[in-house]
Amino acid sequence: MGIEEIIKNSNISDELKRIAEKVFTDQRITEEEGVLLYEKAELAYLGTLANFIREKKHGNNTYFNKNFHIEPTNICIYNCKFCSYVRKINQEGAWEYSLDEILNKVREYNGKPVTEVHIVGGVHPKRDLHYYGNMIAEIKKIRPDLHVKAFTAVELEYMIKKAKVSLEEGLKTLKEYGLDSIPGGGAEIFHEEIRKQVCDEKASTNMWLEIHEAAHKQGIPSNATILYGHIENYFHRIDHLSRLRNLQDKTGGFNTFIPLKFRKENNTLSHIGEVSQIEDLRNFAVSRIFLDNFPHIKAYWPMLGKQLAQLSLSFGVDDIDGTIDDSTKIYSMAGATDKNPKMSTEELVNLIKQVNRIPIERDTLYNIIKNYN
Ligand code: V47
Ligand code: SF4
Repeated sequence: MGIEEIIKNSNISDELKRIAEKVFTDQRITEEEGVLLYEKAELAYLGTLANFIREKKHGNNTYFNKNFHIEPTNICIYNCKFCSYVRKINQEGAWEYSLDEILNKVREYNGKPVTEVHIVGGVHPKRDLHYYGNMIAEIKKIRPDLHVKAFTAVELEYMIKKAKVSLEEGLKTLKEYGLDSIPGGGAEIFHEEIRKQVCDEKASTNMWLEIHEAAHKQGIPSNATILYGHIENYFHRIDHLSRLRNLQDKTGGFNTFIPLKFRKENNTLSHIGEVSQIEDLRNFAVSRIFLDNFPHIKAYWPMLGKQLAQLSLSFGVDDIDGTIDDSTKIYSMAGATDKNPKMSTEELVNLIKQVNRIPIERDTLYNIIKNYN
C-alpha cells in the first residue's frame, strides 16, 4: 500500500484527508487549509506530506554550501524586540569593523574552497550605499569567484533611502559593485498587527516585498525568512507564507525559504520562552506544503542545533546551509546552543549520510559542485 492509500484508510478527519489528496495530486492548498494544518494535523501526518513533496522535488538530495559570514557591525538604529545582537554607538559589546578588517577576514579564506560570503549586520547610521558597494567591490578584487549574498531588505531600504535614489537605481548600483544575491532576513512576521509590536520602526512589510520584487526584476535572486515562535499565531504565519507565495508567483526570484526559530536569550521578548522542537518540525513541514512554488526549504543549523537540523530532513527540508566557520554571532547572542557554529565538510556530509540522504555541495544558486555519495 502506498502512502496515499495509508492516509485514505486512516482515521484522520475528512478535511485532513482532502488536504492530503491535494498534495498527492499537486494542487495548491488554501490559507484556510494552511491554518487547519497548523491547528489540527499530527506531526507524523505533516512529515509524510512534506517528505512526499521534498522527495518529489529533490529525491534524497540534501544541499549545503561552503560559506562564511561577515557581520560588519552590530550597531543599529532600530530596536527590534527580539534582537539580542543590537548595540548603540559606544555601548559595551558594540563592534564596527573597518574596511581593512573586513577585507582581512576575506583574505583569511585565500586558498580555501568557500564559494559564498554572507554579509548581514545592523543598520549603522554612518554607513551608506557607496561604502557598502565599495566594500563588495574590494571583496571581489580579492576573490572574484566569491558569490556575495549581502544585506537584508532592512539594510537596503536604509542605504538606498539615504542615497536618495529609487529602489531600482539603488539595487542596480549595488549589482554593478558586485552584489550577487540578497539574503532572506528582515521579514520577521509580515502581518501588521504583529510587526508593529515587535519591529515597528524598520522597513515595513510592503517595503520588504517591494525590495525583493525589484531585485528579482533586475535578475538578483533572493531568499525569504520568517521569525516564528514568539507572539504570532498560526493565522499570522500562514498570512506570511501567503504573501511570499504570491510574490513568488509573480517573479520566481526566491530560491529558499528559511524558517528562523525565535531564540529567547538577552532580548526583550525573553519572557515568552521558546517553542518546542516538535513545533519546529511542524513548522518546517507546513512551510514545505504551503510554499509549493519555492524550490528549497532550509534549516539553518547554527540556530536549530545539528540534531534538529538532521531531523528536519524528514519534514520537508532539503538544505542545511553551510559550513559557516564560526563567523556569525546573531544566534549565539540569542541563546542558540552552539556558541561557536562551525562544521567541517566531513561533519556536514556525515550528518546528512546518517539519515540516509545524499549530501550535495551546491553553490548559492544551487548549481551542483560535488555529490558526496
Ligand atoms: O532578520 C534576530 C533573525 C535574521 C533573533 O538568507 C533572530 O540564507 C531568532 O536572515 N532569534 C537575520 N532569530 C538572519 C538571516 C539569515 C540567516 C541564515 C541564512 C539566511 C539566508 C538568512 O535573524 C533577522 C531576524 O529574523 N533574528 N534575532 C532571535 N532572537
Ligand atoms: Fe537592527 Fe536587525 Fe537587530 Fe532589528 S534585528 S535591531 S534591524 S540588527
